[in-house]
Amino acid sequence: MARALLGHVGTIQFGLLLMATAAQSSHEQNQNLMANDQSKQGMGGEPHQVSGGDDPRLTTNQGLVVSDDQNTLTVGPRGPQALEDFVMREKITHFDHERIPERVVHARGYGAHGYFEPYESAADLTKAAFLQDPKQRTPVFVRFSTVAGRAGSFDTARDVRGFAVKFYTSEGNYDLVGNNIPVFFIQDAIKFPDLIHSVKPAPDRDFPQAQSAHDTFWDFVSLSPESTHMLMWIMSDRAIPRSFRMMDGFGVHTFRMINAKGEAKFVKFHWRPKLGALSLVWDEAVTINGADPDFHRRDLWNSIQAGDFPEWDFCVQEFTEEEAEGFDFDVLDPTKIVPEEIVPLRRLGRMVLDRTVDNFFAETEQVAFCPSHVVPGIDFSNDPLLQGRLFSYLDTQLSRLGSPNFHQIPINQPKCPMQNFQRDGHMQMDVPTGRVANEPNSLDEGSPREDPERGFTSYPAEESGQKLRVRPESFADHYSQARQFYKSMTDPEKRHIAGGFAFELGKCKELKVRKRMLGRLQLVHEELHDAVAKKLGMEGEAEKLEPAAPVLDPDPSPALSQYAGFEGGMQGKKIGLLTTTGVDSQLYNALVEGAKQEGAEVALIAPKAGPIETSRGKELAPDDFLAGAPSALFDCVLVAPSSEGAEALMADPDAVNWVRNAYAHLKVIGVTKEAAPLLDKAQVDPGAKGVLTLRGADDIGQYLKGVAAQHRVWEREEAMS
Ligand code: HDD
Repeated sequence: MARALLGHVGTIQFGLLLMATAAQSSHEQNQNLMANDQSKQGMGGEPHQVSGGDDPRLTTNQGLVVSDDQNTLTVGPRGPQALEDFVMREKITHFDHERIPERVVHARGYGAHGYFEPYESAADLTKAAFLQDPKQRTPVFVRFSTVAGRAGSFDTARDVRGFAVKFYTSEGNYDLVGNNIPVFFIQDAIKFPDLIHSVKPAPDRDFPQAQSAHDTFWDFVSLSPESTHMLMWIMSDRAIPRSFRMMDGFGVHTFRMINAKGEAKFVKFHWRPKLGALSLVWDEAVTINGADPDFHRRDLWNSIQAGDFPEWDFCVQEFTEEEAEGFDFDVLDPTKIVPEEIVPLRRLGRMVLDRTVDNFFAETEQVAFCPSHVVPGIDFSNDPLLQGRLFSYLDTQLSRLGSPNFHQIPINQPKCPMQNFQRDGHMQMDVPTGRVANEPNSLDEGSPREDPERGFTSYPAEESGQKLRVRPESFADHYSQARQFYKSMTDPEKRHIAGGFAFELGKCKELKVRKRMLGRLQLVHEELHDAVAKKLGMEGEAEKLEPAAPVLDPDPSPALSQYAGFEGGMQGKKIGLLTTTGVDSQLYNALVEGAKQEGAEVALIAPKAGPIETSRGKELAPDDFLAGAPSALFDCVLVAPSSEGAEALMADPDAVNWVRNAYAHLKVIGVTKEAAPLLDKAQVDPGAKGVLTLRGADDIGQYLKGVAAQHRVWEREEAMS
């Protein structure tokens, strides 16, 4: 009895203490909410209040104040639990239903808010209101994603990246749901479930996760010659971007833009990142998947939080239907690009991402993009893949978000007037008033009416023909643009493509599939086929395949290469500084200052997690510690310990690997003279390209110049291969 009583008293005291803590935290939450509200010009509708204004008390979902949130209701302190404990049941029931089905594709993603502003009026091209006035900013929400992996998979998988933008325009929401690759695997949406089933984990064994390197995927794509062009892109560096901030985006399909006179042009949409389109090298990507599976989302979050806002140019390629007829490919075929040498880009405006989300689930997970969300001045083409997508996205939101009222979730709400007679359904949040819910009506003069002048009208394209299930003959050339892509690459990019194919096909155990795929590569380019066949040890084993249409030999398109036109620069780069207590404070300051001026960032890596001191006794808190931060996480590295620190690093295998891997990953490496022996231990030639020995702070400028000169030291790779 005495024991039970003691326990009971203890519980009460503990309960009070925690109530105070809960009160405190819910008060802070309250204040945060109010602060957020002010910054929330962007959010549609009022964010739901998760607290009671100035009243900090914890309540149930019905507003009943909770007296004890730590203990369930029991019969006696050590007795059975009472079924009547509605506080506990409500809490657990809600928790049990916290998860919703993840997206069937693009499940892993990360979003941010921002704005779009035109450079000048595009009235000649489109009447879309958000493209008329350079002074008018339109709020946007962007979600980047991988395609194949589950929501809990890793960021640097070899995969296409989704690049979906929701413009909250004054005429309704416009969703541009694109990718970071301008072509797609298939030409007709009816093949999408097969494509996705082939790339997802095999249904019997449920692996591999977030990978295309397996039999079912390569079996499917090798049997679908239309995938060949896309395969070139996805085996290239494009599929392992360095950062979301350093990715191109593409609308993929040909769309239409229509101006106020009703004149239409075909367009292709492009996003061009201010930082350039840069990628990781494959082994870096593999290491990062283990060291920091959140590499891309962390990078986006950190850069926005630091005020270093990611930015893209929004561009179009515009051409008439007549011009399109003169191209030697069909612009309705989503496996084709329009080379920029034929139709150059026109810059329409810029997009800046300047606000991270307040709540991942409420915003990033619940955002619902649909290519069918268009505004007056933008319309579709007959691309059969696009037409299928126009059905699929609305449909998927119904199962994912569970209700046709998903447009009422704050992140999906338009920021312009929205009114119609659609009613009821699961989770209806609005309270429509009045007795009339039909149109036309004469009972409520104030109810919404159509507007033939300002309302959306479809472009009146002339259509006729028989109902058929056929693929147009003009879609039959699957190799010419794949060949053009390969020919347009720099040597390192070509090597990476061959490496990508060899890696993936090496994981594909079915010999007949490998042979079939080698046959396809032979039709793309002999050199590529030979390089892949050699790596696989399968020279002379390609299946002989006949192309369905003659393969052309287009000139290279330099715009397709990421590195041919790369002008260098430090912006957005991350320098890993491996150092110890006693670091030369002058050198440290010069590095931090120099990097800042160039828009780069320094991450301080110390042997242990605790603080270190500079030569002048200033305490520095490391961003990470050696064993937890492999050099793969940085664009370039500098090793600058004190003399004693250098000796300790020499004896530390993590430090030796840090340098060795930085070399293998083609990074510019700087070492101070104290750290120079570490190069030897890591078997790095101090005279190799991109390896600099610094005499002191004065050499920092030269080091940064070396880093800025090129994204990675490609020559080193050539020497190593
Ligand atoms: Fe899709 C999601 C992009 C073809 C069906 N798709 C989804 C997302 C992006 C794309 C970026 C994630 C949006 C987000 O962040 O919420 N999809 C593309 C592109 C395609 C494409 C660029 C080809 C040009 N997709 C495609 C086809 C179909 C779908 C052909 C079906 C016929 N896609 C979907 C989907 C998803 C989706 C099942 C899953 C989650 C969602 O829609 O909201 O409906």
